[in-house]
Amino acid sequence: MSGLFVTFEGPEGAGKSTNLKVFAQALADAGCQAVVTREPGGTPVAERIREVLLSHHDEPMDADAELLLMFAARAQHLNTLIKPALARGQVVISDRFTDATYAYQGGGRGIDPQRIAALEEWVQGSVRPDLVVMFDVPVELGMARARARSQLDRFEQEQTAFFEAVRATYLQRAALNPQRYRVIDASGSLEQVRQAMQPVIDEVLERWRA
Ligand code: T5A
Repeated sequence: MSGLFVTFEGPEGAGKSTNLKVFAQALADAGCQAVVTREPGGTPVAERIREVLLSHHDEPMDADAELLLMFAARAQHLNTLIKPALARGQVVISDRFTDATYAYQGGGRGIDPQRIAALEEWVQGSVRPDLVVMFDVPVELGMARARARSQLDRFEQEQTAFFEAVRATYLQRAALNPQRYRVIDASGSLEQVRQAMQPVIDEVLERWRA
């Protein structure tokens, strides 16, 4: 695959979606038209699975069912949209990918990471993000932003301990693999975060041109 696969990750309300627009626009201004997508979702079928995952239900969703639905959506997204775009040599930026599964289903729900790794291997084969941009924010600040923005979805209604585990898992993964992860402090103003993203924007452009 000749393209570049970049993912945006972080706990709730870290500002991924907001900053992704700025990031993609900066790439476009430099002549690099990235494919911007998200998980769960990104294609019509995967977006239907997203609706099931994010909405509230009368019965609690089983943790294994949740995990498998994440990977069902991912299989559709990867094979229909991400791989073809990478094969065309494009930069693909996904708002969340498998790191979110390790953080939410692994850290948050307590599923054994080896089971997640087995699904990762099955669904993705050798495909992994080239670069993971992690927006880090204290849980309370992120949740305050999410609450101020809109009604809370099924995940956003979890308790603080769940989100602390999500954040800790992200930070552990980033610390274990510093070549692949770029951690951005997302607790400041949008302008401060914009400035912190600039070296990553430069890096993506450099790697895309190489
Ligand atoms: N999930 C996903 C799993 O459990 N497993 C998986 O494998 C995957 C792929 C997706 C949910 O699915 C879960 C994780 C999620 O809970 P989603 O709606 O896509 O649902 O949720 P998020 O990805 O968390 O999106 P959010 O919109 O909640 O968070 P963002 O994108 O980080 O935040 P954003 O940009 O929308 O910003 C939130 C608000 O804060 C403001 C923004 O203007 C906005 O109002 N804001 C700031 N305000 C001040 N200063 C800043 N620096 C700000 N940055 C943002």
